[in-house]
Order: sequence, then C-alpha cells, then structure tokens
Amino acid sequence: MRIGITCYPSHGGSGVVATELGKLMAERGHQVHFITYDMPFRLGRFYCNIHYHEVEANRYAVFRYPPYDLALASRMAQVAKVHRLDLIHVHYAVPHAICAYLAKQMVGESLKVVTTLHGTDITVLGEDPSLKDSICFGINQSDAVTAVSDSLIRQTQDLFCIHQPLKRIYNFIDPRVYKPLDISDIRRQYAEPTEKILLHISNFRAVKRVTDVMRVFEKVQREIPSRLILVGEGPEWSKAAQWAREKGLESRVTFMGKQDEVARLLSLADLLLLPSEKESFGLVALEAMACGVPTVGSNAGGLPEVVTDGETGYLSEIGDVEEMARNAVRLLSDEERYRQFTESGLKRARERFSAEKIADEYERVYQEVVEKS
Ligand code: GMT
Repeated sequence: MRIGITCYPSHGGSGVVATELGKLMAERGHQVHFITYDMPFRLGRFYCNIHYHEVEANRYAVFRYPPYDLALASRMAQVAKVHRLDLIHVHYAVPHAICAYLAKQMVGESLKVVTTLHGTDITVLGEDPSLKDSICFGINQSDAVTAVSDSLIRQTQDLFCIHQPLKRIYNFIDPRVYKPLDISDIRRQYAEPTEKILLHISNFRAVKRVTDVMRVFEKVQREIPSRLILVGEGPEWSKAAQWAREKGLESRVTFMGKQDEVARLLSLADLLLLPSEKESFGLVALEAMACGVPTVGSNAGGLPEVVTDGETGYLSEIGDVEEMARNAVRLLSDEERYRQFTESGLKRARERFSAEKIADEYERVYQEVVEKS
C-alpha cells in the first residue's frame, strides 16, 4: 500500500506512535510518506520505503496567522496525487483529520482517511467550544477511526455525537528497542549502589501533575535512600525546579531536559512515577514495563488498561500522593515483590503490546478502508 502519515513531529506520545508505526509499515514493504511541518524526531536517518514531505505555511502581510491547516491540506493532496496514495493516516484529530478530509475533497473518493485519536485531542481540546464541532466533523468524516484505549473511546462517545464505530488499537513498543538494557556504567553517575532511582518522563504539562511527582518523591526519600530523575520539559518545569530548591532536595533531583534515548533512561530507573490527571494510554508506562520497570501512578483514563494494578505497578486515585508514596516504598523495599512485578510487566508488554501484533491490527484497518472503494 501507499500510505501517507501526518502527526505532530515533536517529542510526544502521538508522534512517537505515528513514526514507529510508519517504520514498521515500511519494513513490511509498504511505501510510507510522512507529511509534517518538521522531520519527526524518531525518523532523522535514511529508512528504505520512507519518504518525507515538509509542509510550509508561508507568512503574508494580510494574514494575522499563517494558514498552516490549508497548507497541510494542500500538501496532503499534492503528495496523494503524485504518489498515488491509497490512504492518509492522521494521528491527533485536530487539525489533521479535517485537513485530510479537505485533501480528500481535492483528490477524490479513492483517497481514504484513517484517524487515530490519542487523548488530549479529545479530553482537552474536545471541551473547547471553538474546536468541538470541527473535531466531531473530522472524526465523522474519516473512513476509519481508531483510539488508543477503551477509556478514550468512552470519552469520545460521551463528548461527541459519533456516527461510526471507533476501534481500539493499543499503543505498542518495539521489543528490539524497549528491553532491560545494561546501564551499570551510567547508573554509577546518578546514584550510589544502595540508592533507588525514581524516574518521571513527560512534557511537563499541567495534566501530568508534576508537583505530585515531587511530593511522592519527598515522602519516599524519607524512608528509602533514593534519587529522582526528571526527563522532559514543559510549562510546569520551573515549578518543579523551584519545589526541589525550596525543599532542600536539589542534590537528590536531576533535571535532564529532553532526551531521545528513552530505553536507556528507563533501564536506569527502579520505578516510574506517573500521577497524571489525564492519560488516555500512558505510553511511557508501557515503555517502562518493557524495560522491566514498574509504574506507580494514578488510575486516570487508559492507564489501568496498560498497568495492571497490584501486578505490574500500583495505581491510586488522582492526587492521592500518600498512597502512591506508600506503594512506592512497599515495592522498593520488598525484593521478591519487585522481581514479580518486573517479570509480570515484561511478559505483559511482550504479549499484549508487541509492535508486530499492533501493526497487524492497523494493517487490517488499512486493508478494510482501501477495499471499501
Ligand atoms: O501526554 C501528552 O500530553 C502527549 C500526548 C500526545 O498527543 O502526544 O499523549 C497522548 O497520546 C499518547 C500516545 O497515544 C498517550 O500515551 C498519552 O496518554 C496521551 N496523553 C494524554 O492523554 C494526556
């Protein structure tokens, strides 16, 4: 098949999933065309069967805002015509699903549109009256719509008047990349052998509740010698830095900023903290599980579909930092329990969320929409 992919190319779960899926499809012999405003950060080098088409939104004096959505729709249509695309798979509903709909109007019915909903496109933007109708339209006009968890499907159906089936396809990990890695060389630089490492990775947006990460760590380190590593950047980053200063914990907290080698960082950790307020899936919890690292966090959204509470991690009510800290201490101080959690997590990641299994599911969706014509 000839597949177009549009996603947000910056660091972030939806872009990661879109890029890794594109690479898998290319490995399977499909021609894959990324149509984005920047090179997706996980692409960056040559891959057989993968093409990259940049979207440029020009600035003109008469425009207050550059017309990015129209430029994207036009680029999608151009690429679809020149490369005879069978379908465009858009990740994140706005504006991508609407741009793909426009492109389809320019190209004709033969171009199919598959939309994957990732989370904040529904749970945050779906509540915004200035976008709600467009999001709903984009979803209803797509030839197929997938969502990354059952929880996200329920939320989409509650928020919008959806006229078509939403198919759940979980996110995935490539087991060749996400596995426990030997990082004994770098671990020494971050912690003493007797200390535990707690890790948080996110875009530091308010929904990640980074303050809860800090509060959980503050309680844990009183009971267990430990360090906290924070990876990523975003609006709440400076709040977290200030908090560490105020609590006198600067020497125990490392801010690493944006990093690409997530599997190595996860392998460095003993525990992932993810106390989010909203999380349609929680890709980082899956990546951690695949590297042998349990998660302690909240039971928001789709997280319970990824982390099995009491088996591969512990999930508490949003904001219950007391319980999260107790669970973290319980896990980190009981070697046998920790070993069981790690093993159950590795097995679950391999069996339920393997790249090959999920790529099969997307391939079936592609085939169905293409055969519809
Ligand atoms: O977590 C974010 O804020 C980034 C966001 C994105 O669009 O990249 O992540 C969403 O999509 C990921 C991939 O499907 C999911 O794993 C995240 O749970 C989801 N984030 C939220 O729902 C807040």
